[in-house]
Amino acid sequence: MYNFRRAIPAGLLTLALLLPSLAWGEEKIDTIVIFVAAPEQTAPERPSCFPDPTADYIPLQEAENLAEGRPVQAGKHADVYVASNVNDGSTDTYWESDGFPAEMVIDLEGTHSVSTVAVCLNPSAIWEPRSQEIAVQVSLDGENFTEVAPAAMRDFDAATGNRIRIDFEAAEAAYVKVIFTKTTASRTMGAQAAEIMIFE
Ligand SMILES: [Ca+2]
Repeated sequence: MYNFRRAIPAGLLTLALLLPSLAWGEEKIDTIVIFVAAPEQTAPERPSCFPDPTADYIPLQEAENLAEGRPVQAGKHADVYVASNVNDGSTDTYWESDGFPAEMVIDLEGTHSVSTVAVCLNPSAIWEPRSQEIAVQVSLDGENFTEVAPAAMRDFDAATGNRIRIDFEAAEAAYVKVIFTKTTASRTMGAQAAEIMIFE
């Protein structure tokens, strides 16, 4: 039978003999500390070795967004997603209509020549890709509207910034009406727009 009582002291003795040799075999390595100056930055920055995700975004004009902060008028909204979210300058907030059709009228507070309407969702990829059917009309008096872009399915995809732009022949407008008639999104029963932007 195996004698554990003898084996254990023998094992301890072997370990005791080995420990000094292990300690003697260790190589002393000096600790090296390199101080690197922190870059001067006040906001998160993307290292140049990472691709810029906005490079593939649908480009928008650098010009003034004529819609931002203007009075808006729309039908019933869903939950807390009020109409004024549509032009508060942030894609973190959005307007959602309570069903279709949904009309959003933006008062430009004066007559402007307009040729582009952009509709943006939050650019985050958690927003499912979808198509929304959208048309654009313009008016000088807020009552009589003329169509400048017919209803068409417009594709929203996070890869291109979750935004679309509708370009049309320049028209004089004091009011712009954006009409939503359909969506392919599965998690909403209405139109969604984080920002509607209008450019000359
Ligand atoms: Ca917004």
